[in-house]
Amino acid sequence: MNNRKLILILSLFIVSAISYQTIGLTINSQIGAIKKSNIQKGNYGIINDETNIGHPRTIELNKKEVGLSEKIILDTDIGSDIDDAICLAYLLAKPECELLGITTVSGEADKRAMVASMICEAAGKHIPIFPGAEEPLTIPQKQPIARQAKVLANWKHEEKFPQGEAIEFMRQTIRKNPGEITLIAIGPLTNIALLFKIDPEIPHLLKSLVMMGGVFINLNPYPTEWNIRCDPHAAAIVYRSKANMHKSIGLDVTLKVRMAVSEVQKRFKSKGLLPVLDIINALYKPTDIITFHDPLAATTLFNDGICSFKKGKVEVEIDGKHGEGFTAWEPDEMNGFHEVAADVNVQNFFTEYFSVF
Ligand SMILES: [Ca+2]
Repeated sequence: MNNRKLILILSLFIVSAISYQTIGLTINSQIGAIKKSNIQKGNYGIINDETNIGHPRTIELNKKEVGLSEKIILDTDIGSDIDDAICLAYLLAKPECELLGITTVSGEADKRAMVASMICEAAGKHIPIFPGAEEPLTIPQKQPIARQAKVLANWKHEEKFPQGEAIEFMRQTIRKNPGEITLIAIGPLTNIALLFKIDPEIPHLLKSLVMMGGVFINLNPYPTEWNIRCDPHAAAIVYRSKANMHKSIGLDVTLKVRMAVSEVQKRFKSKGLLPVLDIINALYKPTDIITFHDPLAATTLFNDGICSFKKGKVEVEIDGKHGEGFTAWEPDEMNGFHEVAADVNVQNFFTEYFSVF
């Protein structure tokens, strides 16, 4: 090979190498541009790359990362025990809670709606409120009176509510947001049972059903619980419906989150808690103890460090063999479709509760 041929071959090699590198740089910069545009436009998670644009899983991951809000409907017997009001004040103050509506259940459902309205007004929020079923499905009423209505005159609240629309409000809201709504049920289950019977697809259109009710693992000292006893037939319907992600926070766990009224009086200073404190001052003695049953159920939705859960199957006995409203629990970690709270970290609960005020 003479020198001229050698120079020609070397020249061709150098030109090819430069071209290849240029093309490579172009491809890399295009991929970079795609990645950058995904982050700017879609913002569908840190794991952006050109293979998963708009994939539902990516969107779901992003929701968890940035802590987007939970769409919630609250069904409550607010007006009897104080824990419903304590729970509602927490949900109204929790930034990640998008409270779409409140339905009331049990006797004097309208007065219960007014009590709920009073708490919403104090929190500066306008939430649709619907009085629901006043009577249990078949048994006589156990809580006919909304005793907390005693303080209504002290506080601004709505007095007129849509009548007979509670079930339809829940039904339409859940249908408009399939797979997105969490129903928090903290009273007797009459409204929820009616909803599930009127539209049997609803249990499967929920994101989850979280309820305070039942006794599951430790039957001492109370083998049954008030919400189930107030309407055991409704509870039986709800547990048989196999709702998506059905979690129960039972009395055997909620009994552990207690605070003396004297301590509550010191700690309920936030504006959103003042009407709740007014109810407590009107109806409780400083030496009484308040159990935070309902707020415990609500906080588990936003903080995984509060309750541990076990999977299994719950069946509500309606023949009263083991006591009226007995919730028979059978553990089944593999195939169970009900989750029940097994224990609670009390400190974590109170830290979460007071963190929003
Ligand atoms: Ca309640």
